[in-house]
Amino acid sequence: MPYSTEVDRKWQKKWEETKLYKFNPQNIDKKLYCLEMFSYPSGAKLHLGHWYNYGLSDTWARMKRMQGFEIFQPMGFDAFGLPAENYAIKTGVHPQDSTYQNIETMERQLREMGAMFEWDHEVITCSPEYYKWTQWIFLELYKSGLAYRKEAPVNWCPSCQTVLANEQVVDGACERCGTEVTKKNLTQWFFKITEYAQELLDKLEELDWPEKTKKIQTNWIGRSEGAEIEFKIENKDLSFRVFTTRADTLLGVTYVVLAPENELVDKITTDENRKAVEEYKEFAKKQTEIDRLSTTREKTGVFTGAYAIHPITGEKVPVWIADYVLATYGTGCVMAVPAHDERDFEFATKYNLPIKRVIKGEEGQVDELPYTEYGILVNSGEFDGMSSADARVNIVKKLEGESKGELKVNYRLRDWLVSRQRYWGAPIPVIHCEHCGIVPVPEKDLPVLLPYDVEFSPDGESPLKKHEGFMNTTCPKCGAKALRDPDTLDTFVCSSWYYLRYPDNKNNEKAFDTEWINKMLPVDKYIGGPEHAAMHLLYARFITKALRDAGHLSFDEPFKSLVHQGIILGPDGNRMSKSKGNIVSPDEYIAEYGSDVFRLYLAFGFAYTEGGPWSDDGIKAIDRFVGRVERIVDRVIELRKESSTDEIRKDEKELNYARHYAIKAVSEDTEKFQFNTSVSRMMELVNALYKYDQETELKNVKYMEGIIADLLRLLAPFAPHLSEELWERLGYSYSIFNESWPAFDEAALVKDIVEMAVQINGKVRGKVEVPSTADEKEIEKIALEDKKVKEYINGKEIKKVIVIKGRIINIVVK
Ligand code: ANZ
Ligand code: ZN
Repeated sequence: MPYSTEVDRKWQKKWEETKLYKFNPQNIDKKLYCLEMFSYPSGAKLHLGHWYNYGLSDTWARMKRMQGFEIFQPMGFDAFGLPAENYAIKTGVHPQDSTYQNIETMERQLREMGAMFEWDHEVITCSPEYYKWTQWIFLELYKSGLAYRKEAPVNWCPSCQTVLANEQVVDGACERCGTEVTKKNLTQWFFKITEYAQELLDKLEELDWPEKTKKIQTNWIGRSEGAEIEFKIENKDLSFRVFTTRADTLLGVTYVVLAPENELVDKITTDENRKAVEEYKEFAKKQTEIDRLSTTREKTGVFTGAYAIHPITGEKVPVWIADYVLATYGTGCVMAVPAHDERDFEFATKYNLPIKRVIKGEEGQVDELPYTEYGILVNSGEFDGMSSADARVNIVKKLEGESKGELKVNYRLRDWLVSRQRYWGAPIPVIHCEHCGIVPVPEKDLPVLLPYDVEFSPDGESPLKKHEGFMNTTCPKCGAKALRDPDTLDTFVCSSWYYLRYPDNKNNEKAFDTEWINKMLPVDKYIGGPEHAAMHLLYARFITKALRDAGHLSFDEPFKSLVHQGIILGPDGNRMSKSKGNIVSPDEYIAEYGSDVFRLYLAFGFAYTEGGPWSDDGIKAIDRFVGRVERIVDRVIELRKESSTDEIRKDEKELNYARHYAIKAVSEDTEKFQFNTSVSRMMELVNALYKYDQETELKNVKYMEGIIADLLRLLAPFAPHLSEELWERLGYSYSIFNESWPAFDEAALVKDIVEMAVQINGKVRGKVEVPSTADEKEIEKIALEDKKVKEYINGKEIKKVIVIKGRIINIVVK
């Protein structure tokens, strides 16, 4: 039957019945774990982006299968999270109900794609069989000292009385009611990802990841080499440390700045400054970190009334607070050097603080302040004349001797805040006991089930807190009445380990079998959006390392090789979104053309890693291409009945060249996720087959059929249903996916005869055929003897002949 969605269904059924793609653990030595980032079942439907990601990753994996790899390509759902809960608040549909309903729809659509997904290995993060182990991982981290509690600010809407996620804060205001959002301190759980900062940085080098993504992680981790220097508070037994990358400028310090949130502030503020300080602290609470880091925003701050003692000169320097100093970076305290730092300069100028130059540039060079380069020290006493580099070392050495400072490496990376005051997530598996404090839930009592009947409309507390059945329990240690933790885990915790669960998803005893997982991982190819460059991809790396150190894994990195697909935008060039009404649904195209035409079109229409605006202009052309492939197959079946030759003549050689050229290009390009050029090469091969059919009188039908068989092998990963159908039509045995990928023959790529264009005075005037072994002299001779060329030259004087081998012959005449 001609290609259609019926063909899709026929083969999907057969593949399923014969379990064609089932991973065979016996072939573990050839395993290839191809993983696509699983999807979030919120949109109720698979969108074009999913198709683009999954369909073409499957194409790559299918080629690898035909190249002899044993493919493991699982699929699942990242099913906890805010959107389902917000949807519930709006519509009253319980998050569990909407989530499972969406999963059902999306699963059906994913099956219609005809990808090699291992549905037996599906994971759904909101199912108790899965989150039991998410909770177990939390407890493993707790045991290792990598999960801890501390007070931390959360976004707080004073009107809704609720905690807001960052994405619910729009321009500093509550997304729901528009009230200005403030910060509120809550005791929350953190994962100590900072303990792995250096390894997370070092190991990036070994990864086959896009350079841009490695750069993003490097910046996110933000290693900074500097020094910590101690300042004492005048007349008090108090001190603080600053982190600086410019210890060489220490003698230029004219004031110091504490973050408004710093604990010391209340202790040192004088009575007459207290009111201003309190007001400023309130003001700072409302600023986002992004605002505070902005270089263009006007600097503000207030004097505390206290003074610090300069660690070298013993001079008094005023202590200020300002929101340009962040509480969460370094020590939360800064030594200000207005002569050599932009922000300090701006601040000092505004508040009339002294500016003291201690670094000068090259001799004779006039430079204005602030001078932020390195240079030679001046006004720095014993350090005068030293270079910045030497001074840094010597100043820190001197301080070290007096226990007032030392070299220090800082990371911008913060510990990962994992508690959410939300309902739709994995409950945090700890119990709070009046007598015993924090008691982890014993492993045998996992999972801590998320109750269904919960009032989750937001009122400032975790929804679980109001569920007495959930909250009230007994302490596993002393048996007294105790309370559960009312918070749930960030969904990034769920997605930080799902790739470890897939291969062993039915394990009831453990999260996974260590020995087996050590064989199945790392993931060989991970494909997903570039928006995950920092969080998800960093969290997953961290969890892998933490589980390794707890003895559960033996590899260091989860994802050896990573590819980001590009983004398909709406026809208007904007990101597809419901509100813009520019969403393109794959379903209609699939119903009209079949899933293979759609997949081929996605392959052909975009550079995979770049994406671009959607347009369906080319889809008809792809549909015609599919028709051409079908017809050439039908044609060769018909030709089998006609007389034929066994000879390999010029025409067969030409066709063979097209075959090997296509095999080489498709193999190389598909390997690199360059699907668009791969499709072009297959189109060229189809053209060559038509040319042969039309121009060669007595055909070598066997030879032609062999080439068609290779074409179908190349096409199979791109159009799996169609290729399987045509393979069957040719009478070959099931399945084309058990065929091996065609190999190319370099020798066939050396043409005996090559065609070269002839230019006369810059205009192409003809073509000549020359033996591929001919040298320049011979080529020149052939060109000049060509009948057409001769006509053009027409007896004129030949001034020059330039031969560019394999391409062109330039003749200049006068
Ligand atoms: C004195 C100084 C003089 C500085 C100078 C720079 C130039 P990176 O590279 O990002 O690590 N700093 C330290 N802690 C800070 C905080 N919590 N909030 C805001 N700024 C902070 O930057 C380190 C530099 O940023 C430090 O070096 C400190 O200013 C400032 F001519 O110390 B510097
Ligand atoms: Zn107890």
